[in-house]
Amino acid sequence: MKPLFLFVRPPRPLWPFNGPSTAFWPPLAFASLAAALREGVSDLRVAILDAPALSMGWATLTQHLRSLQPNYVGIGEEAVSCAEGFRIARLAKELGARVVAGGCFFSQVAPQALATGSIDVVVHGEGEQTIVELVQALREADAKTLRGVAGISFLDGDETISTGWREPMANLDLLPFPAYDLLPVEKYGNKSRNHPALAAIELGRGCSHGCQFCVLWRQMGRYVADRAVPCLRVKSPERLLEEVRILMDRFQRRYLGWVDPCFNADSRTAARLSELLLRENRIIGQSAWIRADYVLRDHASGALELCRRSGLNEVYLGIERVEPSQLALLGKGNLNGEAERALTTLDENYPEIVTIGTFIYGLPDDTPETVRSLFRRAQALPIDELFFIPLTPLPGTPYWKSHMWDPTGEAFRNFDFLPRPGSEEAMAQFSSEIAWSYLFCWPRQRVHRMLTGLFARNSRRRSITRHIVQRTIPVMFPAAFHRRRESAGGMFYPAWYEN
Ligand code: B12
Ligand code: SF4
Repeated sequence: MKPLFLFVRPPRPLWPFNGPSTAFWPPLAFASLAAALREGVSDLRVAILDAPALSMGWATLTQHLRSLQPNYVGIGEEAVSCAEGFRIARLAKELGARVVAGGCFFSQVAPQALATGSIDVVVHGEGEQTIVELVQALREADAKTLRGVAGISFLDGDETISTGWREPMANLDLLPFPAYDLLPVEKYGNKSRNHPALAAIELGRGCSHGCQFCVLWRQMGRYVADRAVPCLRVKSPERLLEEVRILMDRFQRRYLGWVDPCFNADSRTAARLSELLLRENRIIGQSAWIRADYVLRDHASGALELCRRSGLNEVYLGIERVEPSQLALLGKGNLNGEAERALTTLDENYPEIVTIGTFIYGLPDDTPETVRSLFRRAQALPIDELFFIPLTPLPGTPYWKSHMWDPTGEAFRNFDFLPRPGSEEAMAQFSSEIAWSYLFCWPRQRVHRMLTGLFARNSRRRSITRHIVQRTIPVMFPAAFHRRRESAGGMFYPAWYEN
């Protein structure tokens, strides 16, 4: 029988703000890598096991793995769930598989991850070309051949060998269509009201900016003498139209979650795609992460209006801070009130687009007063929902320090973007300030926002507001009172986790 390459997303705790039906999006990385392997390596079977989408716990997953006996297992975790990544890696190794890890976490901690002994090769950055060459090289089982594969790290005896970062693909249209057929497609967003029949899709990769705290532009960046440089690439509108057609017609997808770090970085592609969609009368709900300054640009050019007409109805803006000095510290740009102007523009001209803003607290010179002030000033912005995220020292960013490494992965439970009552003193204090403010600070604009959301005529907006309120209160209570949470940080274990 042909050897089997199995991508596995193991069971994990859930982020409390997501309902069970939208906590898990189709793992697009695996679908894309699997498609590349199918196209590039002929005598190989490729499969994806997305345990959370199937509500499959560890006991069943272990049985599956034993019966499938994969030759290669691919994993790619966020920091917060790397403990699960190591657990599945150990299991795979026990069964004799070679374990390949990739994604924005493992890429940045390759020597440490390899030293755990449960991972054979780490792939840095974009994975499609690398995985094809890697599997061919692994078949030869010779370190010399592995040294010829760009974009990986592995152990040769006790020595960590790194072949550096591969040049990102210039033409994303060359990527095969993601292997959606290997996923339990009908499970994604199947009970969701706000993101029904959800698909994950990329307009492009990378970002035009290089914010300090962000790992996304680094993961899809170009490396010049080991320094990352932002590298934005987009697919052609025609290629994207074809992807949407396949998702809608072949896989009956009814909502598109754009996974791009910055969907509106390119000024033309999304608008041109929207024109093509509108020409075919394909109007489909869409969500995207966007930048404030580009909102202003795209409003002026008419591009945003086209996106709205083709179905864009939910946008996430990383506003981060309100004071220019803090924005400058984060390397975010938008120093001239762009965020406020973008939100006003969205509020006045695109009322059906739900706006969700994220803010960062816990910067090196923050104090309890600056954090409280951030909360209050953020409430004055014309925005539908707000999330306050503690500055998280993601590996790859300057905030990460090597002493933070924990080979069990448990220390990374705190990398959950939630208030951190059990963390070091200053951050616990800031988290408590945010939580107190959330529970007890009700300026006029906030009361107005809450009432407008809860009683909105637009049922989607109403439902989003209600869900977020219901899910936020249980997170804020322990943080307000400095109560340490269970071992999964603020995430919670689903009932099926160990089953
Ligand atoms: C969709 C998404 C979600 C969804 C769905 C999550 C899910 N588990 O299903 C939602 C909104 C629910 C969510 C929640 C969370 N997310 Co999230 N999410 C994303 C997002 C936007 C897209 C991921 C994606 O599909 N990318 C597209 C693929 C093609 O790119 P890629 O993953 O980089 O993969 C390529 C390479 O990295 C590499 N590669 C990746 N994996 C592997 C594996 C192997 C074997 C190989 C060889 C290569 C490889 O090859 C791929 C193709 O080139 C990313 C940001 C981003 N744009 O990537 C954040 C991101 C992954 N999330 C992040 C975080 C922190 C979270 C949360 C903890 C908090 C939050 N809400 O933001 C929760 C955790 C949820 C959970 N329990 O798992 C962080 C992780 C940072 C880190 N280093 O740990 C990211 C990077 C965003 C960020 N702000 O930095 N998330
Ligand atoms: S604009 Fe967004 S995606 Fe781009 S580097 Fe900054 S935080 Fe990251």
